[in-house]
Amino acid sequence: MGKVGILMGSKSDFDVVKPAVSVLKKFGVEVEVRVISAHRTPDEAHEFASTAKEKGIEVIICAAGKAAHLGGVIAAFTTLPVIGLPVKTDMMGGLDSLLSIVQMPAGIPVATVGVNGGENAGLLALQMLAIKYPEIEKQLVEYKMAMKTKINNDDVALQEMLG
Ligand code: RP5
Repeated sequence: MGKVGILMGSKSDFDVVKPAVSVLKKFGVEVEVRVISAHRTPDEAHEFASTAKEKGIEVIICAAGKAAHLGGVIAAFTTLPVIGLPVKTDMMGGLDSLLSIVQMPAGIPVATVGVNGGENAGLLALQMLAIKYPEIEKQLVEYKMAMKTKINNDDVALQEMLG
């Protein structure tokens, strides 16, 4: 039920990627997770992007930090939706990664989540897949309902605490 490709520019990005992998697996979606770099392994980046669709991949998440052009390069070679996941950096706190991913020139969009927003990247991929898979749509409705219940319960507890 759905397949998502998850790329990261370096193995050091994996901690940020993990929540995306977890939420996708929790919803029963198949994931292919790879370390592929736009600048260190450009041939592999090209190969992955240009064959992803025929391998059944429907959405691609690209995590990268610093001059983070992985998402843009992958998006250049495919019509699949690409979600960019900016990784926090020591030098600029991830603003460098965020801007290099989100500021794509016209023609090659990369849907971008917040810095270290692994879970949101996974959820956004799920929302794209939900257009096609009713079972994912159903699980997303339940997920939102659980979130709403938790906030409502927190509010009740807070009101009680404040008297
Ligand atoms: C980027 O450079 C990677 O996405 C990573 O976030 C950053 C640092 O990579 P390493 O030097 O840790 O391999 O390509």
